[in-house]
Formats: sequence, C-alpha cells, structure tokens
Amino acid sequence: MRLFWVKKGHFLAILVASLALFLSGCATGLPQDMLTPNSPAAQDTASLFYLIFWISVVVFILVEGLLVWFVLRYQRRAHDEHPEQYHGNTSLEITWTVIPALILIVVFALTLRTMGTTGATQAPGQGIPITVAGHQWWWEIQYNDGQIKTASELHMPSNQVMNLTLISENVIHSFWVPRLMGKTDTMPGHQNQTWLYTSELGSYDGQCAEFCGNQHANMLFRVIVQSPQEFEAWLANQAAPPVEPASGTLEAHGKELITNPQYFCTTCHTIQGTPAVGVTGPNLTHFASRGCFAGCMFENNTENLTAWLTNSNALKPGNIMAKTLAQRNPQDPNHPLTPDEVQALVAYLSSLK
Ligand code: HEC
Ligand SMILES: [Cu+2]
Repeated sequence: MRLFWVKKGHFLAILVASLALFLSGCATGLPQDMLTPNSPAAQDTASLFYLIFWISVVVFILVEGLLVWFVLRYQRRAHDEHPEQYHGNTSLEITWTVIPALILIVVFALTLRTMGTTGATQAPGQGIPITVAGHQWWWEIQYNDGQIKTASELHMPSNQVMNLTLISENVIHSFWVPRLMGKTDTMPGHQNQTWLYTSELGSYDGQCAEFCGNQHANMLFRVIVQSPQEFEAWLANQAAPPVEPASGTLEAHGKELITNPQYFCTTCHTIQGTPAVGVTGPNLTHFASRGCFAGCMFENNTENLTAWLTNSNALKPGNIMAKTLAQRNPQDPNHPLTPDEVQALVAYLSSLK
C-alpha cells in the first residue's frame, strides 16, 4: 500500500522518527531548559507557558474530538441519502466567535502581566550595573563602568540584582539565559536593559538567540552565580594588573610575542599594563581565570588553547581572528604561528590568572 508518495515501511520509519524528535522536546532539566526555571522571572515565564499550553490542549481536544465525532456520526450511509440543509445559525456563530475572543483576551492579559514582572523596570531594587556587549561571536561583560572587561563568563552574586545594559557594535544579537531570564536583543546604536537575579548558586548556560552570522550557534556564555564573598574576591582579582612573568622563562617569551605588533595580537586584544590595547577581541588580562573561551565553545585548557592558536579557523571557521592572523603566513594561512611560538603564547596566557 502507498500512503501518498511514501512506501508503507518508510512511512512507519518517518512516523517513529518524528515521534522521537517530538518527544525529545519533552526532556526537562537540560542546561538550557526554560521549563526548569531557577529565578523568579524565569518561573513567571514558565508558569505562563504551562497555562497557555493547557488551554491549547483543551481547545485541541475539543475541536478535534468534535471533528471526529461529526465525521463518524454524520457520514453518508446510503447512496441516495441527502443531508438536511441549514443556512446559518446566529447563536452558534456568535458562540464560536465570542469564546475564542475571550480566551485570547485572557492570554493577552496574562502575557502583559508576565511582561510586567520580567520587564527591565521591575528589577527588585537597585542592583549592580554591568554592560554586556554582543560581538561576532562572543560576549563581553563590563564591570565598574567598563574598567573591568571580561568575556564569555558573567559572574554575579546570589540574592542580588544585576542591572544589564545590552549593546552591540556590529549586528543584532540576543542575550538569553533560559533558566534565569527571557531574551533581550542587543542592537547596534541602541541600548536595551534587562536584569538577572537568583538565590541559587551555580552555573547557567546562555546562548545568543538571534542569528548573527556563520558562528551564531557557537556564541555561548555562562552565568556563574557565586556567594557575595566569592564574587567580591573574583571582582578584586579582575581589577588587579596581570601577573608579570619572571624574565628568561617561556611565559616571558610568550609575553614578548603577544605584545610584539608584528604578531597583530595587540591590534585586537587588551592586556592591562602592556602595549596590547585592542578592543576587537576578548580582553585577555585575566584570561586564565576563565573556564571557557571563544564564545564558551571550548573549555579553557592547554590542549584546546594550543589547538586554537595553531589553527583557530579549523575550530571556529570564519572567526574574525583567523582572517587577520592569516596574513602572517600567506603560504599556509591556516597556520599563522610556529609550534614554538604557540607553546610560548600558551604558557603566558595560562599564567594570566
Ligand atoms: C583581528 C583581530 C584579532 C587578532 C589580530 C588576534 N585576535 Fe585573538 N581573538 C579575536 C577575536 C574576535 C576572538 C574571539 C573569536 C570568537 O570567539 O569568535 C579572539 C579570541 C582569542 C582568544 C580566546 C579568548 C577568549 O576569552 O575567548 C585568545 C587566547 C586569543 N584570541 C589570542 C590571540 C593571540 C595570541 C593573538 C596574536 C597571535 C591574537 N589573538 C590575534 C580577535 C583577534
Ligand atoms: Cu550573536
């Protein structure tokens, strides 16, 4: 038997695959699951979702149930049978217009209420102001009026509001931490506000939620919620100048390379207290204090960092760093640095706690 253009065996396979795909959406507790909320704002959003979901389930069962019942009950039984003819039914038509309208009004009102509780002006009390900038393809987080700049990991204390100003100098991105807060766009030439608050310590995965170029899917970040003491200690460390390597060491050689304009690193990266003052790439002053890098695509360890500096284009094709570094080695643009240079750079970067 053929069902449309698909063979029966294929049809079953497609059915099973679609069902598996559909049911996989039901998994809860995943790192970016907005239905496992861990903040008051995310809780409000999840509650609204469930409410609308169950209203939809009732409407679906009612409408589809009636449809099936009508098909069975009023099917043509004899060849010469003719159905009774009706022309309009005012009270029925009013009913099926008014009821959906009422449902939509209720959903609209509840949505407005949730937008109110999650909105930027609803942050409970004065918080810590920070700026979050969307770049291609990584997030920059600025503390203390931009005096401290870090990337990919947003640290915050528990039980304290963070007031976020969201900016972009390139394209539109969207800042999203599903378990803590809904999405807010970052727009070039326009500032948006949002806030974060939770009493639950831990690490929460975030994601750029607005297509922004070919590495959009790898524009991740983490929100690290610490105790207030741990947060203060982290902040103080970020404000301090970087560690100075002892002369003659591999780290010192790495510092020479990274601050040498001929290696281009200085045009894009800042390392406080050195000639490196570029702003195109992540601030590297305390690079080794971060758990992940390159838009949180990789865990920060020697192996991954070596791979990144050896051939970042293979790891994150089209990334902005690879394009410029390629000029260093026109014969083999994907390998701009020698293994020895990479080793020294890795040693220095890993010392920047
Ligand atoms: C054209 C600008 C540019 C140049 C030149 C450049 N970088 Fe980068 N670098 C970037 C950008 C942009 C990223 C983030 C890429 C991404 O995640 O998409 C990055 C990421 C990095 C990272 C990971 C940082 C993090 O926290 O994500 C390291 C380490 C790094 N670069 C080191 C270097 C070194 C060493 C040099 C010189 C040999 C260099 N970069 C040259 C722009 C540049
Ligand atoms: Cu983005």
